[in-house]
Amino acid sequence: MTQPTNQQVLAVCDRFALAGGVTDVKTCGNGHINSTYIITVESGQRYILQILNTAIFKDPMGVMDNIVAVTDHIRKGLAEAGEDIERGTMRVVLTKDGKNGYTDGEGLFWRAYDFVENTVCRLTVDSPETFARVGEAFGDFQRRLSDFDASKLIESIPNFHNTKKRYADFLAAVERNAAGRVDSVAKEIKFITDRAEKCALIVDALESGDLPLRVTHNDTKLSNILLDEVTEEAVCIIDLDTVMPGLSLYDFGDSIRTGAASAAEDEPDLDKVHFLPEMFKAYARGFIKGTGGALTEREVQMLPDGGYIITLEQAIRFLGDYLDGDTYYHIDYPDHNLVRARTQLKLVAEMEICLPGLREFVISQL
Ligand code: GN1
Ligand code: MG
Repeated sequence: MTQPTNQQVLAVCDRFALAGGVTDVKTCGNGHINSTYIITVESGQRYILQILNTAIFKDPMGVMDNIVAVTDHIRKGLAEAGEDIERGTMRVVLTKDGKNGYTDGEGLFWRAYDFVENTVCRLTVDSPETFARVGEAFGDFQRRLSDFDASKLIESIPNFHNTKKRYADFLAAVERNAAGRVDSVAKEIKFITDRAEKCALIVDALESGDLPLRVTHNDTKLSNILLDEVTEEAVCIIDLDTVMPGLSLYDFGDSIRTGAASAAEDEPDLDKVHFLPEMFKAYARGFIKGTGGALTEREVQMLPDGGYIITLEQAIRFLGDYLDGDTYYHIDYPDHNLVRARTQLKLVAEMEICLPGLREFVISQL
């Protein structure tokens, strides 16, 4: 996709019900999928304007309907509890004709949100206290949606965390060898294929009824929660594109993947990449508390597997995209997806060693 000019962005802004004329447009963000702008209007009020990647989200209006339904539900809950409805959940800005998004002449799908002020988003976190609060917020998110009618939601990306299918797709990418990179990553491929059976763990537990289906966020990486810039309190969960029926283990797992790690997802120096069991424990405590006792015993027991499998799945996805020639994730340099995959594999290897201790820990929390 060629980036829209400033003029085009301004023309799109004019379609949305912003509170005044635009005075500033900045590109923003570390998202791997969508393109993001920060828009300022005359009053100083700011907005997030995004191009939703419709190669990935095939039904953009369906995604927006999901987000509006979920954020309305959360906002109602916040209001009833006397909590912060301004910053506590995202607010979709409608177009001037009352729609949840806008398709421009080039076919790009745009949507807008209020900017959540005085917050930061982080790629890594040092403090277990902060990470526990993040866990509590994601647990709380799940709790707030526990009475939400899941039949109102479309599945924005079918099989999103079907690790078995992710693995099959990966094997197909190895087979295609579209970018001619297979030989150069034989070691990484073997590491993954050695773990083929693990990929069935969560999917099978769901199919056998061992784990319940809930409404989950499905993309709970650390940078998808905004923290208060002063207090580091968890303020607002963002990036709701993949909110849909899912498993508590997915949400738990993706936060562990990113927050119980000593370095960013794309740290090139693997000596700096470590799994941090103490951060896992802090998050687990917060998450279990946030869900308000809603997790079943089996879910709690399997939380460590959530961290492990989601990290393995992410390695599979990054490496698969590398083999395909980087068609899915935005990259900043040619080997970016490979670097990302390697950090994930390093974490997987370290998690494997820690799993027995982590299982004991979560059971002690029951
Ligand atoms: C993508 O959009 P973003 O950057 O928050 C991806 C997630 C991955 C993540 C890896 C729709 O999330 O599933 O975990 O990159 N989102 C989609 O950083 O594929
Ligand atoms: Mg996303």
